[in-house]
Amino acid sequence: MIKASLVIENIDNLITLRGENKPRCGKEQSRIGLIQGGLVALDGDKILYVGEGKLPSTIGTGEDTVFIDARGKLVTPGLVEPHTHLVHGGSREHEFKLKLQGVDYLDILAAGGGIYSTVEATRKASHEELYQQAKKSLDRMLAYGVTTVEAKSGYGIGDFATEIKQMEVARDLNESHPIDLVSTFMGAHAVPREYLDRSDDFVDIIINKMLPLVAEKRLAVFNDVFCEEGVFTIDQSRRILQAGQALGLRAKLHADEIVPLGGAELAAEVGCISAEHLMAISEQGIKDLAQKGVVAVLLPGTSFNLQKGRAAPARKMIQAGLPIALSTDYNPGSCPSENLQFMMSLGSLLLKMTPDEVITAVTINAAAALGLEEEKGSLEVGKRADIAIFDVPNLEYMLYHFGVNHTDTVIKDGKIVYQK
Ligand code: IZC
Ligand code: ZN
Repeated sequence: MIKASLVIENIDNLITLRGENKPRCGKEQSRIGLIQGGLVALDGDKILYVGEGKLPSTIGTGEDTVFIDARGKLVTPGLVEPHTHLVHGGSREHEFKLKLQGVDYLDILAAGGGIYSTVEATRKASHEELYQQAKKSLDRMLAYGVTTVEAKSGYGIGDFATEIKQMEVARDLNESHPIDLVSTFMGAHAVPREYLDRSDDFVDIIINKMLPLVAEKRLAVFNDVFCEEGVFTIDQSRRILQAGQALGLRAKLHADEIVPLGGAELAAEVGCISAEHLMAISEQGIKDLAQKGVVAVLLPGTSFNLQKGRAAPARKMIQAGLPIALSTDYNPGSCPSENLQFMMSLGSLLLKMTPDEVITAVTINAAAALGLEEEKGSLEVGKRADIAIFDVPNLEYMLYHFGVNHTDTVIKDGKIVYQK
């Protein structure tokens, strides 16, 4: 008889997301596999049993089995964050006043602030300083129920040593912190100011010098570009993404965030795993992404914080059959918040997604945006024992009671790593 290492029992609402290990779209995005009166048993770092009522007779317990009583609670897969700029130096509260006066995010960037200001702070910071600052954020994310986080570089831009420093910090945190980190190279986050009138030369440097080294040192699994007016064009983005793909780096794209350039169409054309932001996506872009099965990673905290009264057309996307994931976009400029639970509320309040669609968006679909849907994002036998327990009577309550942390317990790889 197999002995369970940990048992969560008497679960009022157990959201399993059971089903196929692939991104859920259309009506499937609402199929959350709810079990009322559920139980989950673990065997070390893997899920051993998920079901109703009591343990089946084939599974035993012993003196060292840990029991968690989840009466009155909600249990979900550990939440997944597929889009963050986690590792960076400094902060940008000095730009808050400008924003309140209505100064545009892209105008602050064009004037040499914004991303450029964080580039300066990140260049100056030591590995240890960046590590400690990012660790503080990761601790917060874990407390919100997050067990997997994607982290982008992109604050070195012309300075490759800083890009490497960011990715090495992410690598070290992946080893030391309970959260799993997935690294994305984003050398194309802004054009260095000295290259502003010859940005193609900088694109050549990324393609010929940076990408080969990132691939050789295995510092990242994804390659991302900020395709935006005044940043990188469609043609430049295409060249950078395809050069990464040729080296084995899967493509992601910051697409149609502020100005509709056709980023979604490009993401579909090159076969990106995900297209992100999409506040200004076109009808054609929605069709193209749906046809190619690209995951749309929406970032409602950024829409909220940019204060433009606009958000991604999530309902249209779901109707068109696009799988939607949600994330914080945690970064010091457009979304300085690690609170994924708040983003989930915004998913409903701003993007008009149902709570069922939202929980799918931060679990199996978010895992799929990172290519991890086979091992994470749902609670099924054999998958990783990454689990969040929330002190709420049901999912609707969690999104409705917004802005606070509802986490009770977080389990990562079968171990309790956070308790309220
Ligand atoms: O630091 O402003 N949008 N990149 C693209 C960001 C936001 C991060 C930042
Ligand atoms: Zn971003």
